[in-house]
Amino acid sequence: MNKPLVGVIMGSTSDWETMKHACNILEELQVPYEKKVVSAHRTPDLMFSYAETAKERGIKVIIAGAGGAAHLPGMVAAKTVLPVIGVPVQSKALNGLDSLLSIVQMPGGIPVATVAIGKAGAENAGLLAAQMLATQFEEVAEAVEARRAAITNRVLESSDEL
Ligand code: RP5
Repeated sequence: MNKPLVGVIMGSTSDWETMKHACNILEELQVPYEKKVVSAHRTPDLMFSYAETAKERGIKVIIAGAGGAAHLPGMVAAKTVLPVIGVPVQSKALNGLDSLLSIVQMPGGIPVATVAIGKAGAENAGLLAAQMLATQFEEVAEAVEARRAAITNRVLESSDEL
């Protein structure tokens, strides 16, 4: 498992503050990934070639984050049958509601698995990608299960400390 299995793309370097949380999860779970700025509006040709070639390059899941008029996840989903997880980045103007609606309201037939706005969504995108891979890669399944157990233990211990 050395070649990237997850493609993490974002519309701008300004999305990195959010998208780094997805990458941190993938690193924690030792899932190989690649990261790249791909903009639906500023680099549309790159977006299409990325989406068209991702599967043949061995990518299994794409995480796409964008803010504002967040067309990247949906347009990438339109050009690949790989599962696409969309992360709505919290925008300045409308707090990310614009991003969320742009990503979540896909027409029937072209799904984007949309997570929450911002950091929690990016973290969950990393986890969801890992859980998809866990159906195929036992080592990823073990890492995900160990992380879940650690979360459960932390909550139980924090309750004991009350
Ligand atoms: C979107 O526009 C990006 O995903 C970003 O969230 C937003 C603003 O981009 P910048 O102007 O900060 O580059 O394409």
